[in-house]
Amino acid sequence: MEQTKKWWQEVVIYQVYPRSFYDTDGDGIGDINGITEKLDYLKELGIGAIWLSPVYQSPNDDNGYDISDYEAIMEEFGTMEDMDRLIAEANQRDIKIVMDLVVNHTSDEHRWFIEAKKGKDNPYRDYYVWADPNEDGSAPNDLRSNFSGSAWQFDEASGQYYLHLFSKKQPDLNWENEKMRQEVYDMMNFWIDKGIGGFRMDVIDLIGKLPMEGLTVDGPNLHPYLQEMNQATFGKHDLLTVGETWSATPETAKLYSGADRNELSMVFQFEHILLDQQDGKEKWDLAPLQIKDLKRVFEKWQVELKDEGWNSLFWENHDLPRVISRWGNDSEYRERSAKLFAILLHMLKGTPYIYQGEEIGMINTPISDISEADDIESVNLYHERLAAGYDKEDILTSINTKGRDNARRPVAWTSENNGGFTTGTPWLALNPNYTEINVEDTLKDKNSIFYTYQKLIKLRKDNPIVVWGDFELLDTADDVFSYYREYEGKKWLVVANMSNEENSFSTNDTIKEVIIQNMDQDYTSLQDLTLAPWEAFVVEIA
Ligand code: TEU
Repeated sequence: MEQTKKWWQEVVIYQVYPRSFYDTDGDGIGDINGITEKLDYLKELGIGAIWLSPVYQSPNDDNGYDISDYEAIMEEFGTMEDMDRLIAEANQRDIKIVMDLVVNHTSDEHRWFIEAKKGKDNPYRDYYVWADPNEDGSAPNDLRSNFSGSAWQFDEASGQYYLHLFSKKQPDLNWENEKMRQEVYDMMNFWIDKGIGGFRMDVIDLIGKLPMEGLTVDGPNLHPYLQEMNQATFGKHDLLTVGETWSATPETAKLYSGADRNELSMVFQFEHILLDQQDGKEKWDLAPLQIKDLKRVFEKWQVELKDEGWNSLFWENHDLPRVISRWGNDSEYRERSAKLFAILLHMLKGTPYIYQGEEIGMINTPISDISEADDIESVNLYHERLAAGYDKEDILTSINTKGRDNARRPVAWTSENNGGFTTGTPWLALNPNYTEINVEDTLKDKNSIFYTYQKLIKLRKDNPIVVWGDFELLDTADDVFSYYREYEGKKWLVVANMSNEENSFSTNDTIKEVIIQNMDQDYTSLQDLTLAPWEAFVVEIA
């Protein structure tokens, strides 16, 4: 079935984590005016939309993912006027603003929760999930918070527990409450009326939860709620909606994003992201990535969502480490491996997302003591594992490898003090390598990672094969990731050697034209090639 073409299928999206993007008022915290100021830079990159991590009023227990007022702007970030101006200035440049929608939970400082805590008969009580203790006073069940410890917090005043699947300052909303749902839809319409381009929906696979049954993801009412939301809000508009769904499988992705389902445009699925952890354990329990697993996962998603549903494509976001530190080589082959990851992802079918700083090859920032960490997830994990008897150095290794602060270090714009991010003291220190890895220097070098991204975005705009072509994986050496795209008689071949070692590659295809490459090589034949470490290229086949 050929879907009707949508704008969000043909663009590349850029994620801004506002706290760390660009500070214009010297308080050490990025702000909305900082984003507006950098719109021309993003235009030069070529992106069609910005996914904006939360800018709403928040006590920042989880850096803005704990919202105390959905219709007000966080003071450190600016004002509603600044926000209106950002939307207008972006729209003028054909860049849409996609808002982060965090409605699995609110902040405990949200007006609704303050009311709810007043007592069992408060009209807002049922906006949240409450349960009585067990006879011995213990929590209703053993559900765990994603940020360590029990997911239940005892409320002295009422003698009940409330649910928080994240921090205890992030009480879960009760989606079974129809009035609450209607208030959320009204709030979404408030933002839609401002001319935004859509929503990225935080942990949306949790909203149908049945906590008393221990069920969190994929509850029975999840899809009915999304259909209801679609109808009440964005369904009447041409907006992009992308759900964050750690639990998604190709089967459920089709439920979310099938053209006739009236739910979402697409979901973020995390199957590839879960490949470098030990089976059945947590993300902190590290295991090396096997490239053959990565190939299998991408092939599965490309094939399964070929005609139904739509893929989103990403390596990084504000919760994940930098990809070249994680799976590439962030020292000897930093630039080459960064370009490889760019080429590999942007030649796939789906909507690609770039996380701020990825386009200049920013890398992880290791810490040597937990006092250097900001993120609540890492800090809680550290204390929990220390108490459980884990070795301190091992915990730090996990945090340095997977911790969320890695991606949250401020963007380096220049080689000057604090990377030109702020004139004040940055809320989180920059990676000290800003003297070498920064936007200004990257823009000056015509061979830089930035221009690979820029070219990939342009290739997508100019060549329907990139957007619509069929995908076929080649059978190659384990560490070589190679695939064809094919569309209306055209055929492209993508080859990427994901290794610090040379690898051989060979096909009988004839090269018609070189499309893009990450090394200065002459490609004339595809027979018996020896690929250099992290070499990647795309050619059109005759
Ligand atoms: O993330 C969902 C989530 O489950 C994360 O905690 C993620 O699992 C973790 O970082 C990786 O193990 C979303 C947001 O993207 C994240 O920033 C928020 O902290 C979280 O929801 C709560 O709103």
